[in-house]
Amino acid sequence: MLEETSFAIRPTNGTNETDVWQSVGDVQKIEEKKQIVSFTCERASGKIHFYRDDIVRIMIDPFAQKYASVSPAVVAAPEKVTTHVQEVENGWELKTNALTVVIERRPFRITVYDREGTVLVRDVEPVRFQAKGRIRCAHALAPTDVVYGLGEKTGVLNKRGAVWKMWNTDVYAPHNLETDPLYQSHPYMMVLKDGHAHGVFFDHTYETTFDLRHESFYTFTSEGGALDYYVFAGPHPKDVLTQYTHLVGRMPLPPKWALGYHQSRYSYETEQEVRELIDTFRAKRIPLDAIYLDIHYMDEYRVFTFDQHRFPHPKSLVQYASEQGVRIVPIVDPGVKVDAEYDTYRDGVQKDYFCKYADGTLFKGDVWPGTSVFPDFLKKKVRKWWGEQHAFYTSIGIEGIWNDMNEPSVFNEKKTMDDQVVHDGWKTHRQVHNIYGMMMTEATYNGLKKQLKGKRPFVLTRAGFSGIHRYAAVWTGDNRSFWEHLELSLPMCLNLGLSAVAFCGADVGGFAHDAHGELLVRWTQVGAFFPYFRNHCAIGFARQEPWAFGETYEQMVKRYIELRYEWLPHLYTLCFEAYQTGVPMMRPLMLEYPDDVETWNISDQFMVGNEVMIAPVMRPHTFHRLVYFPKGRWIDYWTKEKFEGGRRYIVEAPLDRLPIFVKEGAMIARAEVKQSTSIADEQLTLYVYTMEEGTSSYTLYDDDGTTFAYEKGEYVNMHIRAVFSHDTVHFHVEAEGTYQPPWRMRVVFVGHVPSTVIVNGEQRFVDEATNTFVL
Ligand code: MIG
Repeated sequence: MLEETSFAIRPTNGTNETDVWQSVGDVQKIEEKKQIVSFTCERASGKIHFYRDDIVRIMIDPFAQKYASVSPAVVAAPEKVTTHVQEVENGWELKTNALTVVIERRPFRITVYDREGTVLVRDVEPVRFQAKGRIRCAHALAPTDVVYGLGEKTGVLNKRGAVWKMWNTDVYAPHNLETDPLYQSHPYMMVLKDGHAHGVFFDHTYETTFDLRHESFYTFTSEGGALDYYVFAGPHPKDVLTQYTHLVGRMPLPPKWALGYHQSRYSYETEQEVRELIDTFRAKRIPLDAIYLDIHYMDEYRVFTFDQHRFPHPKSLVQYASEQGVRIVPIVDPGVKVDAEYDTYRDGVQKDYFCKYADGTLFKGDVWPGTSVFPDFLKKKVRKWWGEQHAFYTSIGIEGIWNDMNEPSVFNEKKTMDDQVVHDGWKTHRQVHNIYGMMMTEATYNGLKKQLKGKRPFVLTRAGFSGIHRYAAVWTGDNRSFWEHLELSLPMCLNLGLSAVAFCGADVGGFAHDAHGELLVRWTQVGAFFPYFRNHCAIGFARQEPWAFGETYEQMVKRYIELRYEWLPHLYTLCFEAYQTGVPMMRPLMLEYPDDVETWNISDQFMVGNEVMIAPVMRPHTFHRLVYFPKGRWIDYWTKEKFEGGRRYIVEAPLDRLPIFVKEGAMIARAEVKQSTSIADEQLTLYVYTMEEGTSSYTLYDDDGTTFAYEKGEYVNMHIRAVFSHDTVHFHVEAEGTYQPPWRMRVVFVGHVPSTVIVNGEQRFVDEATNTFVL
């Protein structure tokens, strides 16, 4: 007989005691101190803390703080909230003006009600945990509830029916409906219940899983950490966004140039190529605001360097671009090449700024530069140092940076850093993986902000966590030139928007694979109305600049890039709304019409603001489509045809037409076409989609578009109210703020022109030939 070691009698997998799910047990004790209600269960402690009337935090910790949260998502401090606590049968009830939380003693269970007594969150089984740190809860869902959010996910708008994992991952291929996870983690959902919305944010940085396959409940599982979640009362979906962004912050206003058309390719490889690209845009009079430098600009992929042969004069290149109204945006990855003669590496090693294993050895991984080390962005001083490195770019006039590979992506089997790496003292990579990229982006944003001396930086990022919108715009990574991926980009970006990432977009034309003329036209039409608008294409695939597929397609692509510039005043106004309220510019129909069940699952139409609806064609050789119109009367942007809402129509959409519909009564400001946002608007036009009777209002926002003066009131909010009645329209116009805009505003009536026009009490005369007057 062969001799065996003790290994022969090893414990079998799965029966380890550490793998057993145990309940936290019943409640034994409860007390209230300074707004915080604390309770003790048999095997856990818990806390209920109202941050506001309409925001409550619930924590249940079976681990005695061994896995305390390190999340950077939350920026709001709890406010003073009047809470009524009273003992009820089998437990306690905590009540504010907007929410009621009931803690049941035996079996322990938490239920959160809204003001009307509707159940928002309810444990359907006890909270369970495993000794090694895993924790899980299960909350009730009604079969008709719809779940949105979860950040950057594939699939349709409604996230039910699948399992979603949060673990930032670089996925080059494929991006299918089943591809999950992707680059970002947003453990946040918005639930729509009979037209009323509430939100739940699980503030967990560990890998987490939402199982939404069940009829009547969902489970949330975290690979570590005490259960720590916030409930947002709603009841309108916009309220949920405002509540969530109260907690995790809102996006600052981007510089206007970030909203223009951007052109990218992996890579524009030489200075000469970039100059020629700019010249071509200008010669063809196609508007352009930014060109991206992908990894080829660097000296053997060393960040903070330029290749001496390909880009010998970066400063004059940036200067040349700037004279043409174009910004240069270089890519910066987190990997720092191991090379003793490379300053960034040497400096970081000497300062002890790179990620290490517990035993003090550096974590090394392969990325573009070959063997590389990774800054420990969890450390504040490392973030400061990394930010300072960007003076390399800002000193030559660069104002925008593109962060890629920051999941972090590493070319190994796990695709990322080893779990066992420890960050910032002693936080394992397993714990902080999902926030690594966001910390890099924070470092980048803050570094740029300091160096740009009052100018707004622009950062684009691939990886992120809840709160990422405070620092960067997000693009959805490596899609492909497939019709299916064009379609997919809508629900992906809509759910990013519902997860507070108002400034997002997908690579127009598709990153990998070969685009073709028809696809590029349709994609550019859609992209023109996405918050972030960049055409990007991978190495080795067909070029996809606007002129890549011949004259006919070029003219159509150009027309929609121009349209983007015409619509910029409106899009910028919507940015301001996102900055103030968290409500994104690109919206699912549900956000405007939560009472209309027909809107809840529409993934292929979207709203831009509250009165404009886009219904793109996203199929080959298709020149019509079915469009759902919510209640009210809608006007075709191109033909002025009217549609009564509450039903569907088939609308025609020849290749040069993106179906756009405007609500009757709407007022929308647009600009003249220009080649770059660096050119000031001399004239804006307020298009008034007249109606017979009724009132409508619009607030146009504007400021200098480049500085932070808006934070001190240097902006203009033009509040315009129109009252239509008996062939007369009364405008009430009021400007708020100290900014003096360069433009004058004329008014154009679309549809019936009223016979009498009165502005702030004074009669005005409308030019009959143009239906126009100057405000
Ligand atoms: O996979 O820098 O998503 O936009 O062009 C290669 C090269 C790494 C991935 C990004 C893509 C970028 C590419 N990068």
